Amino acid sequence: MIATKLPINVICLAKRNVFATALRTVSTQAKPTEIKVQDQTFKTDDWTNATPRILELVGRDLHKDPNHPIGILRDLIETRFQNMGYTFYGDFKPVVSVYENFDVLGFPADHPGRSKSDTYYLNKDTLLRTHTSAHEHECFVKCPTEGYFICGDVYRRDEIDRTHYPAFHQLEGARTWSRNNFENEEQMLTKIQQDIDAIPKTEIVVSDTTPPFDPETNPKQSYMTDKETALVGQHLKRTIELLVNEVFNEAKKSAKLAGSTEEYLNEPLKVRWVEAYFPWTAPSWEIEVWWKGEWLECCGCGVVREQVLTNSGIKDTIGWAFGIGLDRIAMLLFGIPDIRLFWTLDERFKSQFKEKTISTFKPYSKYPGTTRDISFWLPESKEGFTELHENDLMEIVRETAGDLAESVKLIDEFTHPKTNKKSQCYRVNYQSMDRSLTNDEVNSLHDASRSILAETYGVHLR
Ligand code: FA5
Ligand code: MG
Repeated sequence: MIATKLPINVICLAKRNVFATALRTVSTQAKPTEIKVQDQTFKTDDWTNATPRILELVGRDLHKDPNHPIGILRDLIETRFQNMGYTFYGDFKPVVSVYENFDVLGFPADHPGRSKSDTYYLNKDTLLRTHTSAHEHECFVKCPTEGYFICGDVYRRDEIDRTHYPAFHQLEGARTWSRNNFENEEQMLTKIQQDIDAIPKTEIVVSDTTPPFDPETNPKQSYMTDKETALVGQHLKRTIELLVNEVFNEAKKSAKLAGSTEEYLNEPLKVRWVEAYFPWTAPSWEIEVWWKGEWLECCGCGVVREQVLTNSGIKDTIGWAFGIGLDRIAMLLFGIPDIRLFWTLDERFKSQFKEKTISTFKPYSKYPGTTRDISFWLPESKEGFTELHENDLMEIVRETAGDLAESVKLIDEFTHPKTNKKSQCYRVNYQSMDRSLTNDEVNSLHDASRSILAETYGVHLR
């Protein structure tokens, strides 16, 4: 029932017609005892929160479609890194274990990423990967080359707007050097320096005030020397700069071809490094790209922690890893205004893109949006109800309205000074990318979301 093969828009239509049934399915109907994803069956339990609509996206494999913007971007990056010692993986299934996604990477037990409000669980042991780092362990075990790339779809319960979607794509990279291949440290350091020198130079303007490591804010690991840490960090940063340079120069070329004469197109690309934290890397950074007047976060990275490598049976080895988000970059590269478009089945979208070609998206239609508010008092006593998290509300709207929900925003929140009761108001913008919506249709979707919210979370609608 849940792992149906119907395209998303067919399900939306079906839902609209059997509105009452849909309402029950989403909210109060007993959970099925098992769910099927990509021919695998999983027993459900208290942790199960992956919804039918999310499971519909699993297996679309946009990163494997050579004529889809996500696949074109992946190919652009992988082509740049051919013959540089990397193995390319793109077939790992998105259903992974809690061990692979969190435990093996050293996520603490109370890390917010593990919570049901952030992550889609099939059951307490199994989830939809939240990042491609879930496959680092397996790749460190089996990869025949010193480096690898992994591309895949990842899933996060998140807000709804033009740049956030519950499914997006990441490209992971990693590279190691084994101490066993060298007679002494000096020889190894010389080799890493040669590998750094061999990375093609870019014209990027890099601002980097982050030191190779900082005992206070970005410590190194004790199993690595200062020099090892510094050189591995340099190799990592130069590699990511090469990647970013390739992608954004292509973006500029395509913008010029499309007739843009904006000034930034003639300026060299500016990036900056900032310190970051990831449980399985130390030190860690993020790179941000200056794009149309804003710093855009696009990639997290760091020097891999020893425990991840030893967990994979690799000893006496040092290395780095990074994970870059593809969707927001593809939006810039192809001029795509809304992240939902990547998932549309409309031929007017898909037919615009061709293998190995960066082109600028031509909007085929603009249908007006229409907003509806949901205002309510939160229950005074939480007894019998689950506490409402912002992402839960997003999920209810997503499950009833699907991709017709363009954005959901908390627009007002206050606590009554006398009764201490808390009120919230969310605004939903309903907008189809493919057709006009009728008032009746929007009202019935909106009423469905309101009812589910009241039934499930005990809020008092206003
Ligand atoms: C990670 O996911 C780490 N796995 C990256 C990493 C890999 C660090 C290896 C160290 C070593 P983060 O959650 O910051 O990190 O996500 C990485 C990138 O994914 C972000 O920079 C951003 O470009 C993209 N991203 C994150 N959330 C979303 C979202 N909701 N929609 C679209 N892109 C997103
Ligand atoms: Mg980040």
